[in-house]
Amino acid sequence: MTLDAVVVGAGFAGMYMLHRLRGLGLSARAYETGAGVGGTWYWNRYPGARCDVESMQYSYSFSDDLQQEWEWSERYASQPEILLYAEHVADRFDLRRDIVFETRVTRAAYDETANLWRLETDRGDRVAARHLITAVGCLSAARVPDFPGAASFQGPTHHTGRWPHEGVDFTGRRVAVIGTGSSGIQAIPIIAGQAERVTVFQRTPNYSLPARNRPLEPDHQTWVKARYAELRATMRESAAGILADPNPDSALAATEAERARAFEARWARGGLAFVGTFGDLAINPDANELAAEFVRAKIREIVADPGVAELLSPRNHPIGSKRICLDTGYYATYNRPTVTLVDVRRDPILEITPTGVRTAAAEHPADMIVYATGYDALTGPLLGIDITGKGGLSLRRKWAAGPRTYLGLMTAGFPNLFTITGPGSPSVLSNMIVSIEQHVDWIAECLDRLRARGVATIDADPLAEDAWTAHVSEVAGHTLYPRADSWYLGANVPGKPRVFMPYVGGVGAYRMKCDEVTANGYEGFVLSA
Ligand code: NA7
Repeated sequence: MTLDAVVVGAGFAGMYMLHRLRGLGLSARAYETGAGVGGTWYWNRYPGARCDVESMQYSYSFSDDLQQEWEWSERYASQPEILLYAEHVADRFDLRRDIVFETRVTRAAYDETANLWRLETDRGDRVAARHLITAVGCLSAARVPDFPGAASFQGPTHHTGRWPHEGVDFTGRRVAVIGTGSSGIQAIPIIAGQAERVTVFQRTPNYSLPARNRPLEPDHQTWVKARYAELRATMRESAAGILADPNPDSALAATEAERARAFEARWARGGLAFVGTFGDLAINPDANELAAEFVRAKIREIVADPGVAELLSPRNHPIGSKRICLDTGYYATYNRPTVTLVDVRRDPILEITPTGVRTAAAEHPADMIVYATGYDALTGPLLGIDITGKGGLSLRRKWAAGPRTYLGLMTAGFPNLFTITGPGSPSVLSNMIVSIEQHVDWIAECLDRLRARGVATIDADPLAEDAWTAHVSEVAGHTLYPRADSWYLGANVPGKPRVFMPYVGGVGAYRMKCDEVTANGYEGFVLSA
């Protein structure tokens, strides 16, 4: 069977792509590893999982009926509510009939003679498609570090991104939590509220801002819905795809009192708007340090034990250079007598034993281990599929020194393969749904136009790809991002090439660039009949 397009993944990207492909009258099918839709929100069922973009902004804009009828209950939606929304979208647009669940695409090979992608799945399906569109997510390849003795542990172990559907009861348990990124920071306060003891193993302290989550006021919801068109347009043209009300002024130009007032106001407001307090926080180390120190002072205020407060205070990376976290009661959790923080930089994990975690200084008994240890970000999910392009070129080989793409949309030598929110696009530095919709719309328009022009194949021009890849890295170099060992750079995965993967130029500027490419007849792409 030959389809016009196969979509890999049925999260927010895959679902919308499928919807648009159908709208173009193309035959399409999506393959999804999970048993249901939702992607990230299908897998991340850990306690406290919640989006860090406000619910009324972290939602589709493509259907006004959808955005008018759906009611969010909280300022920041919880994982169960986002999953319900994803399921509602799947039903409303009747998407499931073209999604094959519990099936992973394992191989995709480009057949040059037939100009087709030939796919294989872990269930033995074989299918051919003219276009292959990956919607595999950026943070979907969960990673458990290779600790010696891990397999010997007698109790249950759970990665936050592969959480059991039936939930986990922590009552009376001694729980070891490894990792203090967003997932750990959201889960730890809830686990600590139930468990007998919690030992947190921290490698790098993170900057976390109060979410100040609350029920969504009906008036606010009505206000937003009445202005959705205008607000969505502002989001699309913004830097991060959110309504953050950024202040362009320099932190260094303000007086100490003005700065304190500005930081306090945004801290009190809660959420990611804090990073927009001043215009130079992401680029000027001195300005950044002022914001960083403000957060450290807050940590000292909240955490009773000064030694623990110091351990929780990030010192070695600028604020915002690793993904900023939003929390509800994270720092205060360390005031509980049942919660212990272990600094694994000073006291490294040597091994997992049958009954706990052994560091250089002590044995920490545990009945359960929670791995909040993150992902092989951006490239991991793509390279998890054995993809070969023209001349049998393997994507793993092509990207051995880091991903190379044109606009994060295509990679040269892999014709008719589109990567939604691929490396080289704003993706994880933005509201993912804004970036997803932009890519899906761009791809849909591209397929439609090429069909009308009788173009059978589109591929990235290697020169355009070289220039874009260099540009992505150059723009990142003007910011403080590369100063942290983050997953943006692949630094969390041993052996992964250190390359800054997402595009920091902002979703507004990036969208303009993509639209310009379209207007100029797909400049930088090679088209053939
Ligand atoms: P993150 O942000 O990658 O966090 C993973 C955490 O696990 C982080 O604190 C890591 O420390 C820690 N980690 C990873 N490997 C180890 C080892 N070997 N030893 C000790 N600690 C380790 O993933 P999350 O799931 O929290 O968040 C992912 C994104 O999802 C988030 O940014 C939001 O966008 C939503 P490190 O900082 O690498 O020193």
